[in-house]
Amino acid sequence: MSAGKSYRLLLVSTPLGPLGSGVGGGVELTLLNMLDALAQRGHCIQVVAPQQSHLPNTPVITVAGSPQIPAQTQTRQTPIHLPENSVLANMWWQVMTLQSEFDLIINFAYDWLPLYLTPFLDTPVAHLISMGSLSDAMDQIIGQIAEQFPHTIGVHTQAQANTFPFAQHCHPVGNGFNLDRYQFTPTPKDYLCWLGRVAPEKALEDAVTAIDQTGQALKIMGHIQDQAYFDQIQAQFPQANIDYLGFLDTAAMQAVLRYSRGLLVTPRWVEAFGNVVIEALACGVPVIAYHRGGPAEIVQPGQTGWLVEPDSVAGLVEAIHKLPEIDRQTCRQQAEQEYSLTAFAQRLEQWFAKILSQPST
Ligand code: HBI
Repeated sequence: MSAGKSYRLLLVSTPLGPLGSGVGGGVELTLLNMLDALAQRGHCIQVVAPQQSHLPNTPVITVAGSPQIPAQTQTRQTPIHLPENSVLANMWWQVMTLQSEFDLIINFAYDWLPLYLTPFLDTPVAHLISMGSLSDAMDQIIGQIAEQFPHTIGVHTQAQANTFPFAQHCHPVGNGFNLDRYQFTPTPKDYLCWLGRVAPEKALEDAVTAIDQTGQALKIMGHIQDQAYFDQIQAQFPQANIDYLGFLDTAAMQAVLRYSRGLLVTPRWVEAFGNVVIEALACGVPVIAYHRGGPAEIVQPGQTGWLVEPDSVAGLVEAIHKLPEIDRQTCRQQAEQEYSLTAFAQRLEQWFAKILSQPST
């Protein structure tokens, strides 16, 4: 397809929960950002998502049914699971009936079924894989589709791709954000932030331990996926100055984030990307991150934040003391250069053109 061609795109959301609920984690924001990025470039987009999904200004084809179990709570050998009246299966039934109206289908689910169905569909499917390797069954089916349909496996970062045995078949697209929604703030107030799903793989306890040692204030925002885990952290650090603000929409979240001295990013797993890293940089907020996964490919040490030895709380404390060395304007500039909607749209169009230039098998 020639450059500048406009595509008819069908975006199929994660089956974890409704768009706008936060249950889908980073994938919800990624889908919104992709929608903004591509609509601005004149592409025609429709979205299929679980019932109760909401999008600011795009019609959603909503589908009823039972949600999938979050893949990251499973083991590597967990068999493929589809609940009775699966919303995932119901969404892809909808996709099958609609497919002829589109040039390309884009799958956001980290689940076996959409990958398995790819050869059965007439319209090409691009899979945006949102996490690193988690199970043998997913690795197997993604690898099989990567071989059979070249270029159709998209990832966010090379670090994420490298967790898979078929890394060389993955197409990194980064991510993109509507930076107008984030207000650059040159002068911070006296607190740090931690953002994300509150779950063991995000290692919130490390951030709380670090601020307990430095006496700093920590504001926490995000969907509590594992309440027992959160309760245990609070019980372990009764004196820590932490303030949980809930899962806020972007506008409310960035109104707090923008005044933060720094964002702590403490993934225990290989974070595929780290949307929160870009959201912080967009506000001019330096990022302290473990040298692991996507955030380690984004943060420029000494320029836009600090990279810390993974799982080292002492490293977090040391980096917190070095935050004043970072120029907050540089943080905003990196977001504008690499992670704007325009930059993302260009990477996506290149990816789609590669997929659609393949001889249809
Ligand atoms: N688990 N089964 C399943 N399906 C998903 O689409 C999924 C998930 N776990 C987490 C998740 N998506 C997103 O929150 C992350 O990819 C960001």
